Amino acid sequence: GIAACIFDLDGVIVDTAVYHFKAWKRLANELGFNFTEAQNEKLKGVSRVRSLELILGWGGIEKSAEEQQELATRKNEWYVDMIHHMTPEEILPGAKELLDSLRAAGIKTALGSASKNAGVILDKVGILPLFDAVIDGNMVSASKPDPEVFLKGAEALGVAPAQCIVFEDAIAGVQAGKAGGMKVVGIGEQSVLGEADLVVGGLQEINIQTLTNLFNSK
Ligand code: G16
Ligand code: MG
Repeated sequence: GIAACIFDLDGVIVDTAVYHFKAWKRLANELGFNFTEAQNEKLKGVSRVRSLELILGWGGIEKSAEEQQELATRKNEWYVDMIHHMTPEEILPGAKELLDSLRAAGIKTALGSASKNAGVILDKVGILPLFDAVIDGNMVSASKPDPEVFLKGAEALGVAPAQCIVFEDAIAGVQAGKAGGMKVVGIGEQSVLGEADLVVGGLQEINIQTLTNLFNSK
């Protein structure tokens, strides 16, 4: 049966995209150009360093590697200030309930996030103890759609990838889970995440029975 569930963070457990947006927008404005919500959408699941490269490209600005390092650090300091004020009310609907029921059912849980701040966020919203393993951006070298982050999650839990279900809101993340040989639940629109084995609007639509049905399909 199902041995483990591995969760993406931003867009699945919490919505940190709003804080990333504010911090990137402040940086872009300081550099003299605008940054839109539509552009922010394209950064979901994308690493900090890669996000900055994309933003500088959109602004038509070139910076040395050293300057990019400084800019990424500056953005992260603003971002970290904001996430330190996060509260349990910011957990997305159904996430806490699902994590609780997985634990009660003896199904292991891991986080598989591109964020280097994942541990702080889980701690601030009060659900860090509900994860048996946390794999974050500090522990991976290849970004999604590479399956590394999810394979490391399975390894940390001591379970086979084929016995894992991944929850993802980004296309690259859905592809990463599939590339790792896992079942994938997409959180969002069917039209966008059609490569997933199942697409739902949010974790409130998921329970142990849905997961068992999914696991036993195909
Ligand atoms: C998250 C966000 C991305 C962000 C990345 C790195 O990914 O979706 O927008 O750029 O983490 O975050 P940090 O700057 O905190 O290392 P995920 O994988 O949790 O969806
Ligand atoms: Mg995400």
